[in-house]
Amino acid sequence: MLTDDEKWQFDLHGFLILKQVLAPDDLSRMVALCDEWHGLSESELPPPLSSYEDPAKNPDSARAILDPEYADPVFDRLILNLQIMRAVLDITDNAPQHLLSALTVNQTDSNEIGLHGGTVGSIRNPANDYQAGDGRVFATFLNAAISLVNVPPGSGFVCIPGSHKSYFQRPEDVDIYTGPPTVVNVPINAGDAVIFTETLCHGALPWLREDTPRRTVFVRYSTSYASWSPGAGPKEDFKDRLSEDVYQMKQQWPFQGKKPVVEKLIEQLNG
Ligand SMILES: O=C(O)CCC(=O)C(=O)O
Repeated sequence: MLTDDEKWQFDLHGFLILKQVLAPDDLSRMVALCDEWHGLSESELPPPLSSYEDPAKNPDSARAILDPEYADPVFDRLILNLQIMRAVLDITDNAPQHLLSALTVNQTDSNEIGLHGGTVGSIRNPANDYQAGDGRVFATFLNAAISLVNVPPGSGFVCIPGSHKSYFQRPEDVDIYTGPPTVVNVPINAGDAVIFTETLCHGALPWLREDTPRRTVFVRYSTSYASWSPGAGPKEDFKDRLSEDVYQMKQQWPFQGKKPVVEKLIEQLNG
């Protein structure tokens, strides 16, 4: 699964960069669907797609269209992408659950995304935890941010490396603009993914490219025995739009015993 170097990186920084996780055809299809859906108003979106915030009500926010996997198989496939799974399986100790995908567009005039997440004080949220031990790294909540465009230095994802283990309150004047070594920008190319634990303090700088919006797919996973919110899990009314494996990846599963889809993925990764 993860190499020793990757585990060292993830433990040290709280994130990993996985290069070129998308097939070129999938990348172009995602961009095309992203532009098509983001060109629609909230009521025009194909069900069950919806926006985290209706752009008509919050025009300055980056718009995140939720649940794209129900509307096109390219986003269903992405949830089980082997390069992403290699990290997610290892870091969740082979007990992953897909929580939510979001197809997000940031324009040059979209609001910046302030620093959030991180461990503050001595009491951690047990549903969002990070640990390392016995030669392993372990997190209960992971976010895979797959970029569909080249992200130039000075815009996009920023984080405070190591903050997934920090104990003390972040000073008020530390923000997304603070710069290195405290706040680090992570420019990546189209098709690359940043996988981070949600205990990492992170945010995003304003988008700089005038020629194209920032398009990102955020794919979030938790441990399969966690219950995040009432009603979480696959949308039963739209179950027939998902592959059986993704349906199972969205289900909660007991702590003991692996999901058959996980067994299958491990075989593929080992094969
Ligand atoms: O736009 C980004 O890269 C940051 C996204 C973010 O903060 C999140 O998904 O929690």
